[in-house]
Amino acid sequence: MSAAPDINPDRLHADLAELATLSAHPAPAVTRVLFSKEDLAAREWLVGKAKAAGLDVRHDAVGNLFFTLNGSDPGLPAVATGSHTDAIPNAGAYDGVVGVLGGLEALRTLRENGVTPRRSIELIMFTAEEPTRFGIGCLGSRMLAGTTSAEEAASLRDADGRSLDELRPAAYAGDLASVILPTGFYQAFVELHIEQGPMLEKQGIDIGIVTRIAAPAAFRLRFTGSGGHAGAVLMPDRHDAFLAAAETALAVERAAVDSPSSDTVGTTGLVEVRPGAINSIPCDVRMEIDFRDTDVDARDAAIDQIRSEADAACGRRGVTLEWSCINIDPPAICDEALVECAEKHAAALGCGHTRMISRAYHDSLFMARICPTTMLFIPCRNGWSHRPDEYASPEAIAKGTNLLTRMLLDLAR
Ligand code: HGY
Ligand code: MN
Ligand code: MN
Repeated sequence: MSAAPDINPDRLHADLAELATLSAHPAPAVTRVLFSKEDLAAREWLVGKAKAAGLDVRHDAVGNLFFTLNGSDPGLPAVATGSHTDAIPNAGAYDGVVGVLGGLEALRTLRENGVTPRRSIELIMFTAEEPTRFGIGCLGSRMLAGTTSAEEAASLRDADGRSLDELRPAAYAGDLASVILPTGFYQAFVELHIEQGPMLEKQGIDIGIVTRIAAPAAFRLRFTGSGGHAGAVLMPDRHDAFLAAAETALAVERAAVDSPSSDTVGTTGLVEVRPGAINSIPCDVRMEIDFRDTDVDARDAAIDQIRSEADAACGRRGVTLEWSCINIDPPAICDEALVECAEKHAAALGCGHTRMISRAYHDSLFMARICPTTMLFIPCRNGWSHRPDEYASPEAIAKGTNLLTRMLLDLAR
């Protein structure tokens, strides 16, 4: 089997640097929220790059973008790769982007070297991997997998009450029910991504091959108290919504720390306190909880614990609680044959590699529901991610992209 040609690391590095400038916040931060002007500029930039590389370009009604290197037998299910270019506020330049631009560089390299695979190879840029706009992550891949229906997607609203239909560009107009992919549409899916954890760098390993993706869950809570004047209402007479929320946030931490599973993580990342005045007792507090584990039973037992502690805190304080589930997903098990394929090519490239789990979720979590899937992780500095100093070296990115290129070509034979 002839090896795939090596990618052009300088060109890839230049693309990463260029895309990082399309941000709502100044460098080194990257902020690119779904359908913001920065996100639309990034989409346009990417389509231009893909067209210049001679790839076919299409999109679906939720804004997933597809870039295709046509195979000699286009009737066969294609092999796919991809990730996301949206970024939460004040994030970094590598989360998701390494997988999209690495995939672009892989297809561009194959095409300019005259390599025509038997199966087509598709690069997917998934819409809204981050939950920032609509509160739910992986909206584009959820819809491709049929996990989120067209009706559920149409009912989503952002913080300003705007719907998907109001926000998506006119060019994406179309029936959201057309997004779901038929079974067997793809032969395999491989996602290149930074680890977003410290293990690979600490152990000096080039490549992590993902065997399992942790099961994410997210909840929206609303605490309602009676509010009142900060000076006039004595302590025994208060029903302070923020303190009930604060006890619940501590219960989230306690449930994760006390869990029998070391992979249980819980985060209260969003709290809005109303009326938000120094001399007014909080009467309306909205909070969002992110809770994950590779062990679903441990996760769900911990969530039950949090719920009962939140109810108890509200009972003690005379505060009411509205608890709604944003998402609660099973973990993804990656495909053993794909994992072995990655190990084979990593070894052939002389890359140190190890099997590992992903604690972050990714579009692969949902692609694994519709085709054999695995992920390739590369080290990132100190494991930092979702922060402006997120960083992966050009050497690490090149190794991951060369491995991806070889895997895709092998799978597309
Ligand atoms: O939150 C996550 O795991 C992903 O980075 N959106
Ligand atoms: Mn992310
Ligand atoms: Mn990501």
